[in-house]
Amino acid sequence: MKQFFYVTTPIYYVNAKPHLGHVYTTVIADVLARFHKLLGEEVFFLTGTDEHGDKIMETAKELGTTPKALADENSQRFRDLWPLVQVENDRFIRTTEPDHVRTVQRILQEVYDKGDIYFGEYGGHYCTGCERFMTETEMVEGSCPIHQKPLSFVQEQNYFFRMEKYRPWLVEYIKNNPGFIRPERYKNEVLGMLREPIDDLCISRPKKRLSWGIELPFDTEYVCYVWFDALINYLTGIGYPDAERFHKFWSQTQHLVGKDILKPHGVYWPTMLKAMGVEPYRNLNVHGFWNVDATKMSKSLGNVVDPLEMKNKYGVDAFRYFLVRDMVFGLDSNFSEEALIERYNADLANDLGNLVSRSTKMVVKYFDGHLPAPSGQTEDMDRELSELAVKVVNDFTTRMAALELHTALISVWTLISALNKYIDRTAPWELAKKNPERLATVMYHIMETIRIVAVLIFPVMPGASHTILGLIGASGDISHAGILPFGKLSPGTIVSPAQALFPRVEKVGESRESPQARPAVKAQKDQGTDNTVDISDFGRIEIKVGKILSAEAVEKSDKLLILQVDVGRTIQIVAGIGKAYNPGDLAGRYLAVVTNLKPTKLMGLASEGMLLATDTEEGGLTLVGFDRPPRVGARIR
Ligand code: ME8
Repeated sequence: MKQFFYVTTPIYYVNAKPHLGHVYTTVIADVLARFHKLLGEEVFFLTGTDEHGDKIMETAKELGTTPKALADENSQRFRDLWPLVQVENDRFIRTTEPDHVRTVQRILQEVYDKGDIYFGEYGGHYCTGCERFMTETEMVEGSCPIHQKPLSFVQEQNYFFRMEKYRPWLVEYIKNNPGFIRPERYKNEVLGMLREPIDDLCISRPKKRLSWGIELPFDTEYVCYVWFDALINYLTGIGYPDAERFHKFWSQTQHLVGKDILKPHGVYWPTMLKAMGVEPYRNLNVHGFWNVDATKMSKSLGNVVDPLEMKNKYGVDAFRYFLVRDMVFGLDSNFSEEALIERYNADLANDLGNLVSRSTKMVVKYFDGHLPAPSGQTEDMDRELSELAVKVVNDFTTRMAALELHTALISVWTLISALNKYIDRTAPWELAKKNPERLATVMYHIMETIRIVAVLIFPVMPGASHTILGLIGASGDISHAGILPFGKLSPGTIVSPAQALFPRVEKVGESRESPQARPAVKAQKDQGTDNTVDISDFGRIEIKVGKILSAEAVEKSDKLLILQVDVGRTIQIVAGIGKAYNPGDLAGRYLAVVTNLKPTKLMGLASEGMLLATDTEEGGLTLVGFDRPPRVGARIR
């Protein structure tokens, strides 16, 4: 039977541009979406932006703009960011979209008609940062514990949702459904909040104070409170109440949130759903915070980590790997570029990168690039390796499903180190001299284990996964069901030599100029008198059709542009074409790209390919192009 998986991120406020924290949650959602697709499930992945409320209104005022203009600008920033970090969401929702406004108004009217919304007066301490009232017990010396700012006292007539009425039901529900809120510590935190009576939830704002919101269908003097509006996005996103998608996916909802918004998701949302007569979501998955130098990231401290800078410097795969590997889901973690570099060098450059590079080169050297069939000559250590691979596949699967993402990766790395040891112990370079039959078995075991590793890393590092599978001739449809049994690679498959997949990084801020900074055409000038090459030499260079997804200028360089290019997978190219082309004009253009160059770094930025360009009559530069639209990713011969 078909399984369904619906994963959501918080919808982010549009008062500022995206930062590392937003990228973390969204990358985790993407990792889960990819993992469940690998399992063969039908997946729907929703993210978006939260655009109403005091916070947006106030920021717009400070910036001398309108809330709508601010929302348009920042919402677009989030939308543009996701493809750059290989996030493939199915819908990007904005709370200002008409279908969402309709859904919110419909729900408000239903809950009102049912008698669960009433008119009253309330006074309380409001935090604009959290967009909610703080209880006396939550406040710390008159301030919000999260935003550390004094709270303002607000007293006014408003509409209220009878949240307290559903408290006993919610306590029972949480107790009877282990894992409803996970990890455990957050379940306990919510149960703690529910121990005493909770106030009813104030769900309106008078228009005379705040007009930037969705109008209440039963009182045009009021707009809807931003959290009541925002939470409903999870229903709008899949077409509540009538769409088939809603009926397929809702019971399989996995919400991902940071610990800062536990109360709205753990208390407001399930009680709202109960009042609406909709079954609760399946799981609320709560993660901790990335801190910088052990303190909270904040604009005023100037320590906000720019995710694009990290992605540009180290490549999207490595960045995603670090985010998943270096946080225990549920706990806080400390972000530092040094830690990222250390992790990169140890796990990616040394363990994985070297493994793939030395192994593929051996197949090329000893078997002319053709994967050998295992001979009858097997030893215990071959069996041990294949048994470990099977165990790791199972272990990885269980851990991913339980959201133990970092241990899932640790498990894959036990296989990688076991394989590195296997190579050292079997010493193929010695076998090549004396025992070709045994060498065939050993090489087959090595490549087969690499195939399994490459499939397992797909959810976290889709780019590297595709590259490795391509090198070993195993890039058909990848699926979880297709991983095992051990021994799926077909002997005779062509294996290509890998260049360094993850070139070592020396230290923070290091940059190496490389010949690839120059456009290809300049590098090719004057090679000497005899510049003939063998046809097979030419065949080793992989030139493909690429389509530019985005282009940005590199800071402090008038020449370099950083391009994201679709060549069948997304690669990043740093190219010296900034004098000839405006970054704004490049998206959508087709290119000829050399795609199997050793990755390098230019001004500290990872570059994974080289585009082909030539001189113009006027002495400028022009990109090599096509006279009709080519197929993206096609090989140029
Ligand atoms: O709260 N570490 O939006 P928001 C890890 N609009 N994750 C972090 C983080 C950090 N330092 N900082 C932020 C809102 N996040 C509401 C949500 S949902 C119906 C409405 C992530 O822009 C984390 O997921 O303040 C956190 O919960 C979210 O960003 C808050 O985003």
